[in-house]
Amino acid sequence: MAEEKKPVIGVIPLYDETKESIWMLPGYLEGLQTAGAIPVVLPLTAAKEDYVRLDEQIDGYLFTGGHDISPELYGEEKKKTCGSPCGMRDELEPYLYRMALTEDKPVLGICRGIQLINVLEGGTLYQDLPTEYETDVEHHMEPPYDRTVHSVDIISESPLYDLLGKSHMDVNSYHHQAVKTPGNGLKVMAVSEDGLVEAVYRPDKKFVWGVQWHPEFIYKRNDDARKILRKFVEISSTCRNRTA
Ligand SMILES: [Mn+2]
Repeated sequence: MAEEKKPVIGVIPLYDETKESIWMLPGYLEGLQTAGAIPVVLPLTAAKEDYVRLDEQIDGYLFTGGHDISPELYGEEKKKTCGSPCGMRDELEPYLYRMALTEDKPVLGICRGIQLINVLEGGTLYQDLPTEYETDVEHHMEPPYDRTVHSVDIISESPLYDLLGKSHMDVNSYHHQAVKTPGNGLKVMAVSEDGLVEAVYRPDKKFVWGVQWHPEFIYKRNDDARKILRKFVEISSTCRNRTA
């Protein structure tokens, strides 16, 4: 029997071009720690082959929020309303995502993360929700972010439904873009009250989930957010024990 080992989760850092800084919001790390993992912030600029070496120690990947994704990645012209992309992340994250998939390592995408997963699976995005999607629902809330501002319907027979055992949940919402056309390999597992796709998963993988809301801002006071992080960490942990 392999002894229980905490899984190591590789976390993609954020980038601030005005400060020319690679940075991290503590909620991503603390949320993962609370869920039983050892989070590790990955470099943004290492050589590709060096990520292969790092990957030997990593059991799951967290794709964090951040910049709008370059529309080039889904074959569209960038509109004026699209935010400026982050070249380093747009370059690195597809590589890491494919590496994780090859090994069937768990992947959780949050905000930009769900958008990234969707684009890499062949889907498209709304480049600018305010001008492209008419709604009364608040998707770009003001702080504090540890409160819920809209609800989502959870699709029955989805792993999110299996996890939470209910067909609605309330979420926080802080996003400029969103899934427009879901990628081919993905299934939708939650839709906001105004019809936007807010969570997807890949049914043929152990755990590839994307959520449009922000569990890292709200996990301290929200059971559903904690359960999602815990599930991700738990499945990452079974990957670790298998190879131990
Ligand atoms: Mn939303």
